[in-house]
Amino acid sequence: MNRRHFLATTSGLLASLVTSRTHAAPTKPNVVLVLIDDLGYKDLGCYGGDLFETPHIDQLATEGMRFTQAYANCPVCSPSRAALMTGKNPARTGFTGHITAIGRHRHPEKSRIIPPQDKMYLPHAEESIAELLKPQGYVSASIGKWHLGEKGHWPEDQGFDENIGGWTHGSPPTYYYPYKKPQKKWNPNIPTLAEGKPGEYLTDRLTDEALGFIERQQENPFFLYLTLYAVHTPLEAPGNLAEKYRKKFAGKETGIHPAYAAMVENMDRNIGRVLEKLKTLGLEENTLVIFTSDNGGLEDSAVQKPLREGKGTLYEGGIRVPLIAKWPGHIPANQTTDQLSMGTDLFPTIAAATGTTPQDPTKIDGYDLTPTLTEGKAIARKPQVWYYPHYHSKSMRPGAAIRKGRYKLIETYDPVDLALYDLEADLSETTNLAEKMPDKAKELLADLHTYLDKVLEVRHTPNPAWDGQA
Ligand SMILES: [Ca+2]
Repeated sequence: MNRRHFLATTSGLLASLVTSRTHAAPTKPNVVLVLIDDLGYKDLGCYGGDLFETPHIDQLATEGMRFTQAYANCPVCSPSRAALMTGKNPARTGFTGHITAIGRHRHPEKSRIIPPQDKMYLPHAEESIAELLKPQGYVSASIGKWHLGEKGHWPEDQGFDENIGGWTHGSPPTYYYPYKKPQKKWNPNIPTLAEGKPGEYLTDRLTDEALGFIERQQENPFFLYLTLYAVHTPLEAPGNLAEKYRKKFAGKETGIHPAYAAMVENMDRNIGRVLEKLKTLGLEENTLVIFTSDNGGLEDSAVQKPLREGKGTLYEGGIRVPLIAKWPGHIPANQTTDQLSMGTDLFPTIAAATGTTPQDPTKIDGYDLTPTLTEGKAIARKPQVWYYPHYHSKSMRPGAAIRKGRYKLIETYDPVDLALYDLEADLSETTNLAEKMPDKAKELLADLHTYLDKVLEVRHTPNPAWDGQA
């Protein structure tokens, strides 16, 4: 069954489900998409984490489906978010690096490649989830981090009716009211957040705004994109919550900053407030809630093991993320799936849930996850590709990666190298099988190049100044 046909089928299914309810008029489901920043794969209790308290998200997982093999679209913020918002792989939109961080296009003077001089914004022509839903009567709010371009490319330019706290940059100057610090180039003050109250903490404040939006829009179908800055740096804890973890971690080799632990717990409490609000207003049954992260956690802040490394790398620690979805009556409770997924899947999944068709489904890289969510069915998909030709972390050089079945291939461009991993046998990516299994490596490399050749308009180039050193 092709995707277009599938969308039509699920739309019909949805319509029959909706009209069979007690409401006289068909009701479009609300969509709450919670995107956490830099959350580690093992930070949450429901993912096996035992250092932090995350009871509300753990509860969410018992009320819906939890994915164990969900991937972010990119190991860093902006491209991952642009792809999530459009359903298109960063390679396809040419939005491959993070915005406004120092030296996005930076490379060592004599590096082997020059990263692509790619877009520094999400073009207006791209259809966002908010734009997808608008013709269906949805009211949309982006609350929190945006990070998809300078002014003129903010949420209000991508179909959102409200933008609270979203703008050019990707991390707050501080989580403490009044959210201002002496100007620093890499994290200036947020201009889209109205005055608050002394003592406020940013994650609490953004959640307050989300609760207000839900109350205001409870009679409309709404799309809430709650994109908390947490748990991105700076590591600043709310109130005295860090003290609890300082005591808890005393004498243990956790390697975790108590402030990070406190930020995770506070984030969880706030997700609990949103879920409680939906319940109180009687919206729980008619709301699809999706929870995920934009990329892996920082290797030295978050809990990643047994995944290798973290944010900024193409190893599992950089791209494998939590993903949980809840929709009572549609997604059975207490389910876990090993279905492979990508952040780009959320666009077509939300389209199917709302009975909406994307402007051009042939350009969508994501897959509608409805068969998995509603019936636990496996979805056959093309190999998943990541293109990240940027000099980011010390240990990971620019490159690309592909996941096909149990195997993953990482091709690095500087130095030129190939690494093949069997993720079923070697989740921690310790053993490079490229030489032992040359045919498999060749197959994945061909698949990777076929996809990139098809979609890439702007790619990395050789550096004429390369000195021949690896
Ligand atoms: Ca991030």
